Amino acid sequence: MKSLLKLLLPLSLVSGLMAEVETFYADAKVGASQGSTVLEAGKGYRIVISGTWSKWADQNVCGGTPEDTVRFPSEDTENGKAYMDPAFIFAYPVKSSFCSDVEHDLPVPSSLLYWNGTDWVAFNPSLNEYRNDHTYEYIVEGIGEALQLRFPDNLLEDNYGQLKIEIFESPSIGVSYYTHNKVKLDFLGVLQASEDGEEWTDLSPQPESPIVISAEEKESNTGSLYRVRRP
Ligand SMILES: [Ca+2]
Repeated sequence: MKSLLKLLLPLSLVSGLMAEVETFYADAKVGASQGSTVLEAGKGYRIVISGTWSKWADQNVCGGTPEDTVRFPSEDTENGKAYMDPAFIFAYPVKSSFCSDVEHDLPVPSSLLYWNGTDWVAFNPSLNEYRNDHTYEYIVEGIGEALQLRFPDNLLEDNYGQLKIEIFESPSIGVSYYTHNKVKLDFLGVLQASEDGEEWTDLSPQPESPIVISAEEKESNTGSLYRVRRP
């Protein structure tokens, strides 16, 4: 396992792997948000979405532990505590439908919606595990349109928070994540299972000391198994 963490790649190669297409922010108060760059049909892209938001007006907490503020506040509106991120609900207030006698096992998956050219479909991270840093990787194939995303909510007026959406060219569409020997590896980090497979430990390098991760050097030419922790 340790060997997964020690290979450092030349910075030029990393830049090549992470060629940025564009970055934009999606506001939870807005129905659909879209980028300004057409993603070429059939070409692979890696999307990194980070941040926190709420689909409820801020109130007293009913379950879970919200964060005091959303990471990227909405403009020109009152913001509040963070209850959700791009892929999970990790807390909920008293006026949400979640607040009942039934205890919810948090975090609860709650994916964004993605326009695939025909329908709005659930947009799930390549490695669909809750992350404390609220940053997730997605792999998509371009459809000849700019990326379009929607928040999973119908009543938009009481929402707040923005998500940061970064789009990169992907060197290897088709491998969304790598699993082997109880190890899960994606663009953002490494998780390892316990002996019984019940618990996952985050072995990712920390944000303050980013390094590049690779499964094996000999597989470097494929590009498919490179996974990089963002600085
Ligand atoms: Ca709402």
